[in-house]
Amino acid sequence: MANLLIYTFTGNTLNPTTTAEGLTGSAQTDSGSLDNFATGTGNDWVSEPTIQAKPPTGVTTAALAVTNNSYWYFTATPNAGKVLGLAALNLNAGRGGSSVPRGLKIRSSIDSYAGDLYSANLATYGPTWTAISIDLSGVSFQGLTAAITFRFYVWAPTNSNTVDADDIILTGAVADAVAAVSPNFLPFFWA
Ligand SMILES: [Ca+2]
Repeated sequence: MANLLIYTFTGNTLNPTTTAEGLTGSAQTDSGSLDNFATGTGNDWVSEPTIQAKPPTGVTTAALAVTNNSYWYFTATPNAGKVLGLAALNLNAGRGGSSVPRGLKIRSSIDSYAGDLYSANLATYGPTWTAISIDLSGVSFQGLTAAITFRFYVWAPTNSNTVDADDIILTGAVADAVAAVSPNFLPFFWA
């Protein structure tokens, strides 16, 4: 498997650090509802800068994060004539400080953001990351010829608390799409 997209936030950019041939990756992007969303330093992570995401006021649980659109997202889009098969989504996540609970829930556009790929209160804060690896080898993540989006929902006790993330890596493979043969052509073969 190859690294399709890597985000390390080096230089404080939210754009991909590395993008494989055959696809494009969006920036890590605020839903528009977060209280603040930016790269930052000062939370004791060795790999700073990292993402620092602040949920809106009152978003203190996973359920409230969903109903209040408290998330950031990124999109992977295969180029024309290409097909994506995904393998995994890996990242480091943690609380920006000691206060709890702060959590992260990850969903995808494959099921219209209905099911959790990951959901937990984060047990660690700087400098100790929680390593997350999501298996995307299932059939619903193969043969993608259209964009797929991943959402990262966050919650925290107050909107001065951040949920931090770094080294977001999407792995898989890019192949050439094979043109489908229409059944209408079969009579020519058999004529
Ligand atoms: Ca980093």
